[in-house]
This record gives sequence, C-alpha cells and structure tokens, in this order.
Amino acid sequence: MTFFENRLSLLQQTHQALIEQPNEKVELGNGIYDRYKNPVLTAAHTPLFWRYDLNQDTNPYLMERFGINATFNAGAIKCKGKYLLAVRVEGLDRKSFFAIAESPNGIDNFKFWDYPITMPETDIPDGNVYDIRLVAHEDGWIYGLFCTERKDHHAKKGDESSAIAQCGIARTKDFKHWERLPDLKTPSPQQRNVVLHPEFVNGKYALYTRPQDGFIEAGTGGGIGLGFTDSMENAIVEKEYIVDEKRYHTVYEVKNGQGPAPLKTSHGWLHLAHGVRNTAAGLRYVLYLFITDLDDLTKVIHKPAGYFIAPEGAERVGDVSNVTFSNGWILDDDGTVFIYYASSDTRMHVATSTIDKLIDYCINTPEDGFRSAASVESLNTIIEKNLSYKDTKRLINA
Ligand code: M1P
Repeated sequence: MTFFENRLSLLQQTHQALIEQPNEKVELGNGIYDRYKNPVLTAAHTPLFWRYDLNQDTNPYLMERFGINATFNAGAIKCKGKYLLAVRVEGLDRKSFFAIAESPNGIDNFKFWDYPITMPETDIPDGNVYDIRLVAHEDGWIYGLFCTERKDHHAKKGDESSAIAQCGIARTKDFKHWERLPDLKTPSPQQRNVVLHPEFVNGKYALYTRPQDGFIEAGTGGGIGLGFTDSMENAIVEKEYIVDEKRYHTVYEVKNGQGPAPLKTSHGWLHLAHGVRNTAAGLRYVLYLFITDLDDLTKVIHKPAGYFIAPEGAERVGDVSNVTFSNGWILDDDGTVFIYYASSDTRMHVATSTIDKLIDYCINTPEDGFRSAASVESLNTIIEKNLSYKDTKRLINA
C-alpha cells in the first residue's frame, strides 16, 4: 500500500466513524430540554471529497486543498421524513456558504449532500452570506432568508472591516435549485436576523426584522421588529414594529434577534431568539424563548426571565467564544422539538424537548422583574410554596 493509499484509508475510516457515531442524551438535564453528548456537525463532518484532491498524481501528499473552518448557524426543516440542516459552512478563507446536511433521526448521522448550495446573486455580488432561516410558507414556496454582507464603500480609507448587512431572499422547492429575489428593503440602514413568518397576516407576508444602526451595533434599532410586505418578489417593509425590545440589565441588553420562524401552538406563537450582553470578556450570546399572541403578532404574552440555553463546557470555546446561536428548529408530528444551535461560531448541536414542555416553561417560569429585589421575590414565592407542602418537607428531610 502506498503512503497515499494508507493515508486515504485512515481518513475514510475516521470520517465514517465520526458520521455514524450514535448520539446520546446527557442524563439529568434541567427538565426543560435534553442536551446531547456530541455535536451534530463539525468541520470534520464535511466530505473528504470537498477538502482533498483525491487523485494520487495531482496530490501525492494527500493534502487538504480546500480547508473547512467551521459548520454552524444552520437553518432547519423536515422534508420527506428527513431532518435537513442548511448549514453555514465557513472555509479557511472566512467565506461562508450554505450546504445541506441530512439525518434520518435529527440527532446523529448527519451527512452532507455532495454539493453545497450554489446561491444565485443579485446585481450587487454578496461578499459573504450566512445564517439562513428556512421557512415553508403557506404560499407553497420554501424560502431561505439570510444575511448578505458587502463591503461598506463609504467607510474611512484604510478601514477594511466595515460592512453593510442586509437580508438576502431566495426560494426553492427542492433545496438544490434556488431562485434569488431582490434583497429586502426596510427603513433601517442595516439588517440581520430577518425571518419570514410562515403564514400570511391579513393577506401580507410578515417578516421579523432586526433594525440596526451599524454592522455590529443594533443601536437605536430597538430589538426584534415586525414588518409587512405585499410581495416577496419585491419585498419592502415600510414600518417596523418592535415586538421584543432590548432592555437594561438583561441577557438581551446589547442586542437580540429572532432565531428560526416561530412555531404555532394553541397558546400562541412560540419564539426562539438570541440575546446579547456585554462582559469584560466580550459579548455573550444566549438563547431565550417567548410567546406572542396568535392574533396580534406584536404582543408578547409570556416571557420567562433569563436564558433558555447558554454555552456550557466545550461549547464555550470556539472562533467567537461564549456564543450560542440558533436559526433552526423542527417540530415533529408527535410534539418533539429539535432545537439546533451552534456553539461559539464553530459547530452545531441539538437539544430536544416537546412543545408541551416548552409552553409550560414559557408560562410557568417567573418573568423578569428587572431588579434584584423582584428576583428574590420570585424565588421566595417558589420556596414558600414548596415548604408549605407536607410532601416537600418529607422529601427534603429524607
Ligand atoms: O458571532 C456571534 C453572532 O454574531 C452575529 O449575530 P448578531 O447579528 O445578533 O450580532 C452574526 O454574525 C452571527 O452569525 C454570529 O453567530
């Protein structure tokens, strides 16, 4: 066996073992959702035939020719019984693109399709595209709304970092062929985390937005917005209504953003969002939930205090450490919810729960009182209630 053949065989065995590794629940979670031991996708899950030239004549050392840095921030959808993730794949060159990975059960055995998505461009080429949200809209199309980032040509001379973020829009029927539509127009100078609501609202398309003053700063944008457009072929939102505002001394005080499209439940629309706060160690991104009214999408009716998922253990470290981010979840017919989240802009994980548990969590977890004294009050209510039960006394004294 040549050096090349031996190395290729080892690479193939390792890759196959990684992809086929069964995932397991982490025991004794918080009762709200279950985490899993392994990430569902890492850079190492990408096919070997993406990363290597597999011809011994042209690549005798069997070197990587197209390195992958990270697989994260995936949109999610169930199609023909398969769990599909539209993954943000980032090469060593820092450019992101989308690729579909498919699993039979939603928790392991995710395998990338042979080719990444070739996303058509508008007249103004995209510098970078990322964080796609997949939505099967009641108009019959599957939409992918994502961030398109382009260099800010008005930035100061020498500034090679400033960019303009806007919402790119594309639609498909098969996830292979995409029709690119014009970018969304809104009153805000920049947009990220724009998500299509799955149903028409008074005959219009509804979009969750995240108005922002600059590329990083949400600034006066206010929070997660909602706007309406007559058409997705020329999507224009004239007014953004702030649904969930950023607020002093919360986990979303610096900025927030809608995650995937909300799930319709009998209690309202269930939302997953990310919240960002600043720390001495930099920005910290966590996930939180809230429910909006079924008829008035701008009205938040339940919102537990604090975060739902925050980075834990190995999740804390990556290219952008201390980040959890989600733009994909799947609700199964039996009520199971698969929450796909990325850690530290590096890899993808899954957590599972049920729609009943998530609603219970939203309705029965104390709300944020925005002051320490209010938090103590919430805690005392729980303690008093528990200590008044005879059974609790027996259990805690056992
Ligand atoms: O690096 C953390 C996240 O930062 C951005 O999110 P937001 O617009 O809310 O600040 C995005 O670039 C996202 O992709 C990234 O995960």
